[in-house]
Amino acid sequence: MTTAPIHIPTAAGSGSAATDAFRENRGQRGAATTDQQRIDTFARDVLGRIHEAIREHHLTYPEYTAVKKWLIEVGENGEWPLFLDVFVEHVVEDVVNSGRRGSKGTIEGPYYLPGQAELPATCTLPMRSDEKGDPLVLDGQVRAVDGTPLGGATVDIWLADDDGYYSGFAPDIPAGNLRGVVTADGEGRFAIRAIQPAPYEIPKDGSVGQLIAAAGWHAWRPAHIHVMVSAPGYRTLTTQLYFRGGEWLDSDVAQATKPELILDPRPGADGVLVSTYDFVLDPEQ
Ligand code: MBD
Ligand code: FE
Repeated sequence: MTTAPIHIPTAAGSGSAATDAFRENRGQRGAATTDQQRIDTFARDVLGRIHEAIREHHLTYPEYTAVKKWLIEVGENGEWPLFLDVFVEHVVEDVVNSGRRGSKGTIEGPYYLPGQAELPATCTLPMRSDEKGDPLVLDGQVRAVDGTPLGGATVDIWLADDDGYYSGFAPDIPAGNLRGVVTADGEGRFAIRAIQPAPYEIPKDGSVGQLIAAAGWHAWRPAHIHVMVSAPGYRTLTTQLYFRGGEWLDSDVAQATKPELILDPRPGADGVLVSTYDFVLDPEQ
């Protein structure tokens, strides 16, 4: 008798894939400062605030040891991208994008993969023939803050499937599933057919899930669609779109929802849900 292999997504599996993806694609982004003064000031401030919390809450030696053990395990499971993007990135995004006049940005998260299928303005994302989930069309226009349509802008899009899993980070999902790089038409317009994604739950079997459970928090992000919108001469917009009435909208574990980023899907002519969203880009400074 043979037993079919069971392919269950694990925290260590998605974590190590996220760590690999970060090293390959994002590790070199931007230039870290080599300004000794800035490093000194920031590192000293962060450490000082940790010291303060320890004093204020009278951390015990067993607790210090537990924290040390947990930090080691986060690395072993490859969960640093997940931990940082869920609990820290939203503040970096807020600081960096505060001056934008166009569409609101939000966090990129750990599951972006570059180099996906290049698709025309009206398209269907790569998906399985039996892909679960309600069909959904995202259409709209990319414009500059002054209203100029940005023909040929690209909408790099990625979303979780109906089980809340991302291709590239869970077993048994084909590479590139529900991912694509869409080139808008001459007027900046696009119409992308996909599915309604499910909410995302942080894996319970990993270190991040363990912390969340131990603290009595919930581990959910509301259903969302990720996009990275770019056009030459404009600041790339990394954001996410959510769904009106969606579960966890008001308690996103990653604190990455914004009222301006909520879609109001409506039934289209053929009964398929359509959501319209126009992306407005700021010029490069
Ligand atoms: C996600 O799908 C996500 O978008 C973020 C930011 C963190 C964890 C999972
Ligand atoms: Fe996501």
